[in-house]
Amino acid sequence: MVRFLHTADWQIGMKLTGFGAMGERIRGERLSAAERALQIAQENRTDFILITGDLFEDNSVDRALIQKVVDILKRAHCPVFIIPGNHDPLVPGSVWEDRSWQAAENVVVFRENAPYPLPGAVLYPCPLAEKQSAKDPTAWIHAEDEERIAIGLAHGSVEGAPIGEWDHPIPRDAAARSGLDYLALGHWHSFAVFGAEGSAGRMAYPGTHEATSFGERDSGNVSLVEIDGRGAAPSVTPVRTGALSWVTVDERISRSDDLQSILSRIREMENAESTLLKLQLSGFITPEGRERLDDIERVVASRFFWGATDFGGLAPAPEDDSWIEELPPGVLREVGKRLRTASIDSRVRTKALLELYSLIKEARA
Ligand SMILES: [Mn+2]
Repeated sequence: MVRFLHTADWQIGMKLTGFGAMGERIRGERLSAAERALQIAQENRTDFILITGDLFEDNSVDRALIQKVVDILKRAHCPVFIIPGNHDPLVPGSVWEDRSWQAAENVVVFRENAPYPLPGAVLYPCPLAEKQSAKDPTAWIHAEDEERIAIGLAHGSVEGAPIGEWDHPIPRDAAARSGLDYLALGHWHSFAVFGAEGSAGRMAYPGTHEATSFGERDSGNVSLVEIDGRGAAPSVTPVRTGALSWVTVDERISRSDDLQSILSRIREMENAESTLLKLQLSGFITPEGRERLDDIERVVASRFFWGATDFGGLAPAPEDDSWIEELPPGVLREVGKRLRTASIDSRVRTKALLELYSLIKEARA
């Protein structure tokens, strides 16, 4: 029996432009999640840890960051096996040439396609040496006649998986075809298990250990894997390591009650202090709704780890622009009327009308 922790895509050093000062905190969370991963391995007394690619965002990350990662991995209670991925491939000057690795005696960075025997198991590592390739990185593996548990390590896109960065293709039956009990994958940021039709799931992505963007499903985990013996179906269990949640709320407004319910929803959302919230609203809004928008804006800005609103898709409710008629006769009412009928981009018109409305409100206050 072997029990190990499988993780990938730590993307240490990722840029996170657009998050301002929060970028540094988000980067820091990736290191904290790495420490939690090692703690989970220790609590579960794993035999080893597999890191299947993209440990680093790229080969030009700050050298001090490499040292930090080495320091974390050095503290693991067991051996750590790493393959370079497409973000950190084995090229001259790569992160893997840094001297700090020499001090990590429990860490093995694979540099070639060659079986690596362990007590009770054999690893088949597929390190990447280029950013992009149309070749299947697992094609060299022939473990059909192996008597010990056979485990592959590869980084690439499983055929049919909805991965944005499509390269290093891996057939859906790669594990079964090459005689592997388990093929530990990296590249996709969501947890997923694949199997050849009608057989056990022998290929899996653990997903990134800490979410990297909005729209990722099931990220923020590591996988605990147990294999009883050669040929046995692996048991793959995701364990939470991520601290941050990336949440998108995308709602269409049709009644003024809708804004109130969104306001209540974001006021009551759990774990706001560790949530990055992107709130997008579209539909129609009445002038009174504008005040609700201000309330929503305030809650998003104050309650959440990070928050952004996009109200660009809101248009004034066509049935209610009575406020324009109530403006004092003269330039303001004229501007309101002209905006209402102007043949300009509807988003620009909405924004201008709402601005006009709040200017008047402000002046009256
Ligand atoms: Mn990748």
